[in-house]
Amino acid sequence: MSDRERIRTTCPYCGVGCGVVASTDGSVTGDRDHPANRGRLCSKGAALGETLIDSDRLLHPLIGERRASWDEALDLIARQFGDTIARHGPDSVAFYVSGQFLTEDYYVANKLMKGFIGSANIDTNSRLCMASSVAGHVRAFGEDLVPACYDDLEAAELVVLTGSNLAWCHPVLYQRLAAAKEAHGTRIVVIDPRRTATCEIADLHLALRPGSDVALFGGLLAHLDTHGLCDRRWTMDRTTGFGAALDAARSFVPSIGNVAALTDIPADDIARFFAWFATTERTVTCYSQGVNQSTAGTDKVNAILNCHLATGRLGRPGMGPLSLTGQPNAMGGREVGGLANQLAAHMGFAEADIDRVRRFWQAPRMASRPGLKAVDLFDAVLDGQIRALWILCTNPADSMPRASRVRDALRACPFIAVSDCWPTDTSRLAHVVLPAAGWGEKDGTVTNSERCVSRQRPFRAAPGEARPDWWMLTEVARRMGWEQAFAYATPAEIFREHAALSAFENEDGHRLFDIGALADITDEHYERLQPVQWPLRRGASMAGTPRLFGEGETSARPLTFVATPYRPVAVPVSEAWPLVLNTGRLRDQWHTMTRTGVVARLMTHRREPMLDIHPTDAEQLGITETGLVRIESPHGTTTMPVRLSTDQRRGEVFAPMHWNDSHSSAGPIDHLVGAAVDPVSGQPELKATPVKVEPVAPLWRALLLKSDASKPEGEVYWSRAPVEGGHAFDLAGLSELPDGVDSRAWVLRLLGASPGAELVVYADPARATFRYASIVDDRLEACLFIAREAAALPDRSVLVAALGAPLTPEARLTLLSGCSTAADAEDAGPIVCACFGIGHGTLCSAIAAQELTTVVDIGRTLRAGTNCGSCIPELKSLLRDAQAARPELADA
Ligand SMILES: Nc1nc2c(c(=O)[nH]1)N[C@H]1C(S)=C(S)[C@@H](COP(=O)(O)OP(=O)(O)OC[C@H]3O[C@@H](n4cnc5c(=O)[nH]c(N)nc54)[C@H](O)[C@@H]3O)O[C@H]1N2
Ligand SMILES: Nc1nc2c(c(=O)[nH]1)N[C@H]1C(S)=C(S)[C@@H](COP(=O)(O)OP(=O)(O)OC[C@H]3O[C@@H](n4cnc5c(=O)[nH]c(N)nc54)[C@H](O)[C@@H]3O)O[C@H]1N2
Ligand code: SF4
Ligand SMILES: [Mo]
Repeated sequence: MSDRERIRTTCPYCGVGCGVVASTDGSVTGDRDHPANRGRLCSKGAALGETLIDSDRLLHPLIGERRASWDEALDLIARQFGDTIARHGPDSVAFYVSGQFLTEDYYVANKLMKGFIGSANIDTNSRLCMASSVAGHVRAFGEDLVPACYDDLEAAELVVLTGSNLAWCHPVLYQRLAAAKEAHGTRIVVIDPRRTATCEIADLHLALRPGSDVALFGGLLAHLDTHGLCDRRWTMDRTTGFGAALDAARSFVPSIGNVAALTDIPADDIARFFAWFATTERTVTCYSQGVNQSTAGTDKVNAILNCHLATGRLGRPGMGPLSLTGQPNAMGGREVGGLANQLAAHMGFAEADIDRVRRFWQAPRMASRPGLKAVDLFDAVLDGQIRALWILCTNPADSMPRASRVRDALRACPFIAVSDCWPTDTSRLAHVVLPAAGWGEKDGTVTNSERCVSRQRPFRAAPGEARPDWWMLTEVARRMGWEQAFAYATPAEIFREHAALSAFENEDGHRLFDIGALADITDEHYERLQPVQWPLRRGASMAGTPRLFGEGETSARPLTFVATPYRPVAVPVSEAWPLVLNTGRLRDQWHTMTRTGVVARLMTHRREPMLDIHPTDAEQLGITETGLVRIESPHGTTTMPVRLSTDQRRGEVFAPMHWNDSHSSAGPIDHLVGAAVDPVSGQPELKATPVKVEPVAPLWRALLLKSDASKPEGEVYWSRAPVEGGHAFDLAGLSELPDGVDSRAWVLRLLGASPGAELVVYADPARATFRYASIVDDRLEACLFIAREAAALPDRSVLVAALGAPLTPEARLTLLSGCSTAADAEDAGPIVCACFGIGHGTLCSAIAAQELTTVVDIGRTLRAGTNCGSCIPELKSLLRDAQAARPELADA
């Protein structure tokens, strides 16, 4: 394939920011030259080609249900925003945007709201994601700075992962770390209430009480001082506030015993962690949502930073704090100032900053104070203060806490515009929907967790009339009267302005975010821009800066310790709400499933939402794995399947954040999640909502296969996963099956049978087994298998293979009457290796039968784990379980 057909771009998922080489035919490979991944990709990255499906895309603007022209839709948005501002002032409108924006999209959205509309009511899903890290960095470093880089993970001797499930959420960094451990024995400590896949490479797992990280790191600070291990000279030279931070830590965690009481971690394990940290100079601490999504999130970040400041461990190879960003451009959004409490280019709302940005933008109406943060913003929509809202590149009807309230706000708002690539639970509530160009179609830059700016380049035409977000934003700005300020014709023009603002009146370098060297970049250079880390000041070489606060750094700003008194989670459990609901991510799904939920292969690892609960808690509540559970919080209720798991602590349950209304009747778990926020960052506590859980015994189970995705109605639990040629639904009956005539109508409706389809029925009422197939032109159009127990349902792979295929009359009957059940078949179970479709059952049998003892053995025998490597932590866990069952294998 020629180079013209192979385009270098960046993965649109997590903040690792892997380089991808995409071909015009849609195939993707890892970019060997990209510094983040050097050719690696995880399961989601490797399946990117399969997400490039045009069929379900939004293809043209909609006003209500009606197809509209771009002009009509853009005019309407400009008029609605203009009229609302004229009548109610600039703070009566808002934008809610996304860390999946490109920097250029983000820059124009921020400029329009803060410099021209004159309000700072632009907030982003980064409020749910990075806000506590941003606030913690600003408090400690005076600016939102991430000092370390990925190479430090490899050079470290100790890596502490707190509130991070690296194996599933930043898989390529996990692979880099696992390889470093293999090469030179890096010690790894995982701090997480759950035993996650990441724990497979941990030397120590601290299963702390949710929310108690401040006690752990406060205790560490006190311990370091007591044992004379703080770098007093360095702290005297470079920092302020050490005494107050130490006093605060001493006041609540003077000893390991106190830490143990607050964190619920065995004292010996705490002592081991403290000793390792104390004696290992090359230590990197990584943190993610277990830290950020907390009402003590900002304090958690500063408690961690305090320990690195006290030991002078930053700015040198192999050490430093490393906040892991979630989305591909969470960092770029922070650079442009996309949060409501930032202004632009790492400037805030100080008079001098406002004035500087005003002059740079030649802005007619600058925002003079911070705007509303996400939770407050949607509350202001509900109570009528905000009357026009434009949501771009995010799906808050599913991803915001108290999602039902957010949906009420969207329904109540006089005007909602949504830009997305697909219809979503949010777009369904909008007055105007704009079709956005997506990954592979859009053009611009993103910045990853280590401050590395990379290009996303287009390699396919956007379908229908889809257009990039920056274009829609500038078109609305022009229609509102600001033609000159938004006259951009290309993303490169926007990027140059963004780079110039970062360097504007920054000759003394008081803002470390400075990419002035790129302010005059030519179109051609922008086109072939190589990944580069900032700071990148004017006159600097294009080599970038791997780590901040290093030797010889000119800006000797003082670094600040912050006193972080311990406080527990906002809402404690009670008799009425006795369990803590934790939420987070699965390996193969991305957020609200608009992209990964359409790829059959990515739905095989977990095809349904499930609540994880400790077996002892389950037993006490009468919950069994064959049943369902009803979960209730003060904010909402849902019903889903359950998984018993000793990886959970007692008293705590875990649900994935991914499912939405079109993938399951369970809907988004955020209907239940509370919205208590961190007082500094405004980030909600998404990982600790008190709930109650009860067993639900379904009256029947069913498997429905059909070509379309329409939802089943009635009193059923359902969950949908795309399969080759259609969709598979798991159903569970919450009421009795309809009888007689009703049942036929019900079956036909469920099957979505075409008019004239032949309905073949096989019923064995004595065994409560009912099987139906709808046949059109001798092909299986849809089928429904009903049984009392899930184990009595058919082996789904046989049916999936039959969907749409020609069927002789005999074959129909065999299919219905003789189809082997899931229990009879060699149970492949849930798929572990998504690349080669290798199931749990197959792996367990092969490990036992062939006495496999290593991941390499498994790869040689079954190929599992030999492509993207995302399943390797789970393969290791299966090997460990097999060895525990047969200790003689371990000695072999
Ligand atoms: N597969 C996949 N990868 C992703 C994403 C995705 O949707 N899917 N999304 C991306 C995005 S935007 C983000 S923000 C990142 C998130 O990446 P992570 O933060 O790694 O992911 P989460 O699963 O949200 O949460 C991490 C862990 O925090 C733990 N935790 C809960 N409470 C506490 C606590 O009080 N203290 C500590 N120490 N830990 C706690 C949870 O048990 C969970 O295992 O992932 C990115 N990568
Ligand atoms: N309970 C709970 N809730 C959570 C979390 C949690 O851990 N627990 N995590 C939080 C975190 S960290 C995050 S980051 C959020 C994520 O929450 P969301 O941002 O709501 O999740 P996504 O599904 O990624 O939504 C992105 C939307 O943008 C669309 N899209 C993709 N590309 C483009 C584009 O180029 N242009 C436009 N206009 N649209 C595009 C997608 O189709 C999708 O609908 O969820 C938060 N919510
Ligand atoms: S680790 Fe996976 S999801 Fe994250 S950027 Fe790399 S390929 Fe994409
Ligand atoms: Mo995130």
